[in-house]
Amino acid sequence: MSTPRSASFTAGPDASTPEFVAALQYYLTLRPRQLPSRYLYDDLGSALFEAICRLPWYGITRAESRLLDAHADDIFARLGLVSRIAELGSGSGDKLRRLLAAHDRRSSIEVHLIDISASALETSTAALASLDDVAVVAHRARYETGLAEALEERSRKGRTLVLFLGSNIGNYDPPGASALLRGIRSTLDAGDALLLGADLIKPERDLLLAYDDPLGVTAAFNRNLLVRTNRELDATFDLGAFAHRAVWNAAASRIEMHLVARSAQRVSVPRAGLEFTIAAGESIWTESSYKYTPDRLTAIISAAGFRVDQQWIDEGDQFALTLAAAA
Ligand code: AVJ
Repeated sequence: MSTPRSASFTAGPDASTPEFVAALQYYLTLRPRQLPSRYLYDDLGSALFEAICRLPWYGITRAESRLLDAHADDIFARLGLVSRIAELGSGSGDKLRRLLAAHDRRSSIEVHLIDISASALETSTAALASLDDVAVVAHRARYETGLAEALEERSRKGRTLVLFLGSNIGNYDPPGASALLRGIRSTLDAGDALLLGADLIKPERDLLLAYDDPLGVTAAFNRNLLVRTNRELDATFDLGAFAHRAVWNAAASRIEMHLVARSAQRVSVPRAGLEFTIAAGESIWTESSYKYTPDRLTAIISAAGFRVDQQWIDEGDQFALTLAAAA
């Protein structure tokens, strides 16, 4: 018997919405100037990110997939009956598919995909729709809103598992990461679970190759933020005038991506009412990817109201998968 498969798309943030305009007005006038990394994922940005995941220098996706393949059985054995999974930043849906391969679907399971990218949601919904006894609901939204929607109904039987994979947590600064984990915990009942995938601190040369790859795909991913701003808000960023730069900030334990102006330039973003000059050498800070130690992960997860159950480490690529139960 197979459950009817459903997919419902909720209205989400579009680049041309007031939310994007307000974000540009705020972040582009900060010093240093910034652009929030969540806007990297328009259709082209999502495709470029999928390409990054296949680069030999970017080990996160492969390391996590290896861990999921190796331990999915153990994960479900530890959790017992899981009747609902919600994934924050589900992307292509490939990891969820790997995990579901180990779920014994004697009873049907409800899967909620939460992503800001419409094209990612289309891909992931299609990837999961072919599985029997899996009902898929897509939420085009930011994490907090999407999760609140997904877990609105208390699950009657079985646990809820929240997936926060791919080191997506790396985009949050430490207070933001802790707040998000507490927010996740508050949507759960005791006994529900969190599976968190996070990248670990590793040698600087490996980190720099992962975020400034020799093929230039990460540079394209970064510059696409200007491409979409030009397209959607009639901005005048001169793409060739910005260099991609990745730096390891050891003190803050994060990789930073920047777009550095090669020469002074005047930029206008008419639909956001912005006009400013960027000095030669000045940068727009577009992303932070925080890196962790296994102990630090255990500490922040525990502090958010979870009990860490198990941590699996990929030694080759230095990546950690942590399973925790809502305490
Ligand atoms: C999707 C946020 C985990 O930070 O590694 C990849 C995005 N940025 N290359 C990361 C990204 C540059 C990625 N996350």
